[in-house]
Amino acid sequence: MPAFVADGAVITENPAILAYIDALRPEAGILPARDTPLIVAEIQRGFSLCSGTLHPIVRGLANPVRFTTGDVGPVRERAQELAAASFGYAAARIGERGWWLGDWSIIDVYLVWCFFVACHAGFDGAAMPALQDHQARALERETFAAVFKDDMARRASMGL
Ligand SMILES: N[C@@H](CCC(=O)N[C@@H](CS)C(=O)NCC(=O)O)C(=O)O
Repeated sequence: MPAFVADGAVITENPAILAYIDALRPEAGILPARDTPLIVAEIQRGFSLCSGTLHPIVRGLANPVRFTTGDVGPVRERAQELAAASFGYAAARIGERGWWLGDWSIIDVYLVWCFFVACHAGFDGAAMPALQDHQARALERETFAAVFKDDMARRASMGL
């Protein structure tokens, strides 16, 4: 999860799905044009942080049973420590740049999602005011707010 069916193929992994959607509809502007080597790296950097680091930490907080056959307490505890370090890293960059790439992009959506679910699973968001502000600014965007509201309703219907 997630998985996206396109052209008869099943695409998994968020960075692959989002890169596919961007290539399909570049005019939507979910990512900027990759016109310098640096922007290519910065996009990949944001995707890797969210997909490879933050998302698994969020799972450790919200669904620790996936990581152990034993007591979930130590998994949650370690996930809290890792969340403090990795969200702290993201918060420092957001504090400097406002959005992950300087301008709004789909990477901000993924980062807000990770932060929101982590906080919902017991991470202390108040310790990261830059990410709280990031989420608040994202919610000022009409399209994002509508999708976020739908996602909240879906999560509630699943008892999450
Ligand atoms: N690196 C993955 C992370 C996705 C992920 O962790 N998804 C969760 C659900 S939100 C999941 O399926 N975890 C596997 C599991 O709990 O068995 C991506 O980019 O798509």
